[in-house]
Amino acid sequence: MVATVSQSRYERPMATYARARIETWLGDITQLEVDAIVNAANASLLGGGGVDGAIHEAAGPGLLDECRGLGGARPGEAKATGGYALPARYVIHTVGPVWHGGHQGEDEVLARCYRESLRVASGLRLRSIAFPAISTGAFRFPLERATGIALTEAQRGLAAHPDLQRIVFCCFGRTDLDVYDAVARSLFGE
Ligand code: AR6
Repeated sequence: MVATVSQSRYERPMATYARARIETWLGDITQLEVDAIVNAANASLLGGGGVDGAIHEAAGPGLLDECRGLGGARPGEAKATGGYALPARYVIHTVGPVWHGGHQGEDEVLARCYRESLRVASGLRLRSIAFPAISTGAFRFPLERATGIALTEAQRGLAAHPDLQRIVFCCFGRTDLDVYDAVARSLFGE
């Protein structure tokens, strides 16, 4: 179902799937009013470029201070911090796989990023969470393949964690949004 929905002060095109519990969204994840946003971090959990840089910049220095105490993370792990100056109450930091051609377990590590992030969110009793397209930027994971993994894990996560009401996929460009919507239509038949 495609609709234009007003949320916070922004009006953005979006689509919903899985009885409106999965949404695609176009824009900057740091603006989203959800319980948690997910950060596509690196193993240090101490900031970087891309969405990681944008989240740290928008959250302010308190986020980096808290991250220093996390001791980093391995690919596929997820760890939560506060959201500081972000509209989101929490940031869940996960480390995606670097793409090496697809024969080094990249699919499974990426799936684990989504699964672990949803498990951490559920453990905090959160109801809404927004993901960027983990690993598809600097880490070069092919977008369409990553999208299939993201949406499949979202569907499984909703079944496994009934408290979760809303999973948002925040696309940073129209091309990414079109891929998410095409893959979602084929997976969910909507
Ligand atoms: N809101 C939503 N999505 C965004 C934003 C934003 N503000 N900014 C970028 N994206 P990337 P990775 C999209 O490279 O591939 C960092 O340096 C972007 O267009 O941020 O997992 C970390 O520290 C792309 O679709 O993350 C790691 O070293 C997606 O976010 C490394 O990059 C992911 O791109 C992680 O690489």
